[in-house]
Amino acid sequence: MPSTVRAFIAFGANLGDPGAAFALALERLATLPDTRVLAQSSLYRTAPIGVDGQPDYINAVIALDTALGARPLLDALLAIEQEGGRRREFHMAPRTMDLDLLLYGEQVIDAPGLQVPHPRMHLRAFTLLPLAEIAPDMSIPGIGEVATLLPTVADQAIERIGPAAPDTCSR
Ligand code: PH2
Ligand code: MG
Ligand code: MG
Repeated sequence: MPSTVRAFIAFGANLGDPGAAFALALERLATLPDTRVLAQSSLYRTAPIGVDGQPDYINAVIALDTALGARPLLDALLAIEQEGGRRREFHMAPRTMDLDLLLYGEQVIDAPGLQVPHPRMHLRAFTLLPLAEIAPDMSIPGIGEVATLLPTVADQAIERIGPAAPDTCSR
């Protein structure tokens, strides 16, 4: 495999069958060119953040090594969302599958439609907790260590619903 970058993807769904959507996402990520899925977190049930009156979300984080550039990887995520039935009805609409690029190596990218680190990931228990599960030593470039950030989101409702991740990955 050509030289690779470690990327972290956030999975979220609060419509349809989130478990099936997660399985589909994992399968599709694993078959991307020059890409290897390293770890998946447990699934977490989380209260919706930033929107009222929606069903709880199921969230998780997936780690992969990939030779894809950040933009091709993002395009692949959007294509997988489409296959997962994603419709963009309105901003923050409930969704069958949301795949967000959280981290792309240590790179900081601010391009149209493509910002890494994800600009809100450090504010959300639903990204930080699953990320800490599979990569406890992780830092967010320009922000700080995930372990240090966790207490700052301790007030957000999140419940691990399993299964336990089989493995972790450290950089
Ligand atoms: N995603 C959002 C907005 N709010 N809340 C939770 N709990 N989980 C999410 O994945 C989520 C959210 C926009 O993508
Ligand atoms: Mg999102
Ligand atoms: Mg998204």
